[in-house]
Amino acid sequence: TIDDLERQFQQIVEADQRIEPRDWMPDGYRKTLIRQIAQHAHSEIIGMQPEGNWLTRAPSLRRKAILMAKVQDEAGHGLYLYSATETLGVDRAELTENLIEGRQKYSSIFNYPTLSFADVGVIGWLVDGAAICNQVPLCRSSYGPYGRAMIRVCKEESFHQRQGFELLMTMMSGTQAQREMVQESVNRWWWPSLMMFGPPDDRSPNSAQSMAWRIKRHTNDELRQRFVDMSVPQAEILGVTFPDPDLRWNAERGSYDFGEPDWDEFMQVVKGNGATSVERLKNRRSAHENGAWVRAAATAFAARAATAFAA
Ligand code: FAQ
Repeated sequence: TIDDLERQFQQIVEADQRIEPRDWMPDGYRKTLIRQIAQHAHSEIIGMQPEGNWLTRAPSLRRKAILMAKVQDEAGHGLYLYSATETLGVDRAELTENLIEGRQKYSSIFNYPTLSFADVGVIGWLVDGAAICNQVPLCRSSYGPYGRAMIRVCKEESFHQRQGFELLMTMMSGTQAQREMVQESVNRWWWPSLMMFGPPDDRSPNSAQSMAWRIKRHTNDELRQRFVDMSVPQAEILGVTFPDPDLRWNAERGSYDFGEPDWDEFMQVVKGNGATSVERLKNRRSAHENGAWVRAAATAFAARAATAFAA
């Protein structure tokens, strides 16, 4: 019966074993995974744009080669994640439609503009840093294909974070104007990076169920705190400050206290009213349309190859 299946499913999850594509799973579990993994995949693909904006203006061949490799990695992450979503019975073409029609979300962070080359460093340091904080626990997610995809993604994100930090270290040992450029960029990206972890726990409708299913391993606020604690000493090494007057060490908790992100701004961005929301989707839509001939040619070739093989 369904009750037996549910019980078995929950036992597998609670024993920290993996659910695989052909195993029985509750509808809600499947839906939640499709939602989260598809949003994650869309984020990786849309996330190529902010940094891609600087590819043609990288200040040296070395910086350009690093940036190109990083942006290509994000494309790869999107593809692994679309494949993981397909194991749940949805089609990648349908997911792409959902993204470009605005029916599925992608991370709020990619709706902010990249105004200077320091943003490339700060995105690597803070945005990839936040992504790692959120994604390392997802390597132990209960759904096999998602957890396994995360292992490789996290290794690549670690390289991304290091390249960002190294870029910023270089700029911070440069001219006064370069140091100011880094600080200005940190000021713009700090709060949006904290918002990447999602709404506060008491306003996070999906957390409790996702934790019970061991899709998520920690709450949004737990991971946000971990990110703040990790970032403050790194900022000190760099010689930059975060734009938060309430940020201070709390010896009792053994953690940093910090201010409240602007959750109204977050809600607006998630609703599609971010500074670059329209542009991001417009670019994604036109890339999809411009790629139509490739899909048509690949489909025609596959059909012909199948006939040739049958003959
Ligand atoms: N932006 O109930 P919760 C990257 C939505 S890293 C937009 O707490 P949940 C790497 C949420 O979907 C970025 N929407 O939801 C990179 C839900 O709406 P729904 C991608 C957000 O799922 C770096 C509603 O709010 N990483 O791409 C956001 O339990 C550099 C209520 O929220 C991932 O996706 C947000 N920030 O927890 C690439 C990680 N936060 O769907 C290029 C995997 C929440 O009910 C360059 N995902 N919402 O309509 C997760 O860990 C989770 O989905 C959370 C949200 C933690 C993001």
